[in-house]
Amino acid sequence: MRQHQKQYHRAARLFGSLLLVAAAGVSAVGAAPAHHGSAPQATTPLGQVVPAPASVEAGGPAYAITSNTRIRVEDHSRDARQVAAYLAGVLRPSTGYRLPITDKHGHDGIRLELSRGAKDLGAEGYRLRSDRGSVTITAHSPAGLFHGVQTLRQQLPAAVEASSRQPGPWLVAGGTIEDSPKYGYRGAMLDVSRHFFGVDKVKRYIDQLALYKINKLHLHLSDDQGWRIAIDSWPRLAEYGGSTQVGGGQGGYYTKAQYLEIVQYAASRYLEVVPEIDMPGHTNAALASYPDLNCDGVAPPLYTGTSVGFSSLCVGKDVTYDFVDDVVRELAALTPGKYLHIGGDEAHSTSHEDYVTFMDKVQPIVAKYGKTVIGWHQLTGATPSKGAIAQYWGLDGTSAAEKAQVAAAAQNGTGLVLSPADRVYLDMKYNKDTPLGLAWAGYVEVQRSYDWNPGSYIPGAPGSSVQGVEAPLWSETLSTSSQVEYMAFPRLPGVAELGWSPPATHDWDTYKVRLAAQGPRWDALGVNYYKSAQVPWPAD
Ligand code: TNX
Repeated sequence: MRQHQKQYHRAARLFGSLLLVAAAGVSAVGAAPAHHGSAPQATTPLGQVVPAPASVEAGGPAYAITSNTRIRVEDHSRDARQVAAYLAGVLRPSTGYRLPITDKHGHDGIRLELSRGAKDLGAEGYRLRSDRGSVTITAHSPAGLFHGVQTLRQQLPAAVEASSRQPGPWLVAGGTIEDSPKYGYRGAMLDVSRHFFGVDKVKRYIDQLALYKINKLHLHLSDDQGWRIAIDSWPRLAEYGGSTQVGGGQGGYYTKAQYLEIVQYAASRYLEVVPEIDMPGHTNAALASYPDLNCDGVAPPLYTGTSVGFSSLCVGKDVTYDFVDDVVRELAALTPGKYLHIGGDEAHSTSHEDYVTFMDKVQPIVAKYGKTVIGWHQLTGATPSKGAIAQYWGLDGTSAAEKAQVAAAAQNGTGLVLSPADRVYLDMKYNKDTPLGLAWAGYVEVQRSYDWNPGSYIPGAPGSSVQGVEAPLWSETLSTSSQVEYMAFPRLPGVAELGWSPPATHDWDTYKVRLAAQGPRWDALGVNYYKSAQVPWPAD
């Protein structure tokens, strides 16, 4: 907060001196010149975006996107051109402008600049400079350009998100933002097992995640109620194990081609897919598909309820590890990302000894196929392999002993991704009247999901062990995009901000104002959301 205020003060001083040399048409920060005879419109003050940028120097004239604006990509990077095409795709329907993409050099327009020299911006950072003549987004990597484009979107009026032509004007406040993330892991999880979500619904969610600079999409691909990814060497997993879901609906699964389509779409939005096969518990769908996987050789029926903790792979059978090897091999081959999540939560039907044995055998299989293990934090009760990551999903009230076990693993080099259930489980109800979701971790209002510090959340865990945050969305009660959105928004952007923004910017009172400004964007995008009374939404 303090650092941020300083920046705004600096900006205010800078602006003061600019006023002295103000030429006609120079607009105040937060106010734009009258345009085409319309009433003066407020520009979004520079940096009033979610997640909060690391540094903002507001001041100087605004940039106006007009029918003459070009998008310039001045090198021949295919990736940069794709980001330009994405930006044009966002801007064209609402502005109605052509916005041609060109590789011709020029000082005007929207300029996307990949710069080898801009190492200081890191793997995902960007600089956005806006003045009367141009908006220039500079980055060291295409991911940084993409994140800069998300910031640019939010600097424009909410109507820019509409799918039909809107009046404008399309002004970007003047000044400079320099921005890079606090954490490299900023995730969201979608449970496609309890209810199946087809490719289009997943793409829709990916687009929403990208708005907030989320860079990991964790797909919970298997559970008691459904197996959702085709595995050639064990075809009944998907064909039979994927044939139903909670409540007994028809379920579904991704063919390999469909999974790849999701992976590629995510990559085009700079998200990495983290696939999860939950083991040794949460495996009824697999156990139902293959009798051999059961210790007694008898397949249980498919399951469409919502209990947890009743299923386990047979730890003592060799075939179990043939199965794991085949599944991990095929899934790893489809997954360009670094991680493979092996679950490991709520293995209540597996003895502790068996659990440790199982994890000792399975983690090397993941390594053999070139992936880094992620597991739910119960993995710290076994022996996490070198480089593994534990995903913490406890509560504020989780026992000190359980937190200490996680902290000890972190001291020994296990990385942490934080998903405390009573903070960032997006399936928790907001309050007693929320029609969807669960409440086992309590009610989670918007402020509660934002007001905590990932860096110091687990006592005794070194700050450097924290790789980031993730917002899981379990789908026992959710089956449509509209329901997913109602639970994710407006909490998800807060988790994104915890993952991206420097802790010095953390402040609920200023955050809730930035968050409120997202409401009209969601309206324009057709994104459903919960109109929490904690957030000062603009009047309709
Ligand atoms: C706990 S979180 C689970 C899931 C449920 C979720 C519901 C975790 C690792 N396990 O199996 O879907 O609660 O909120």
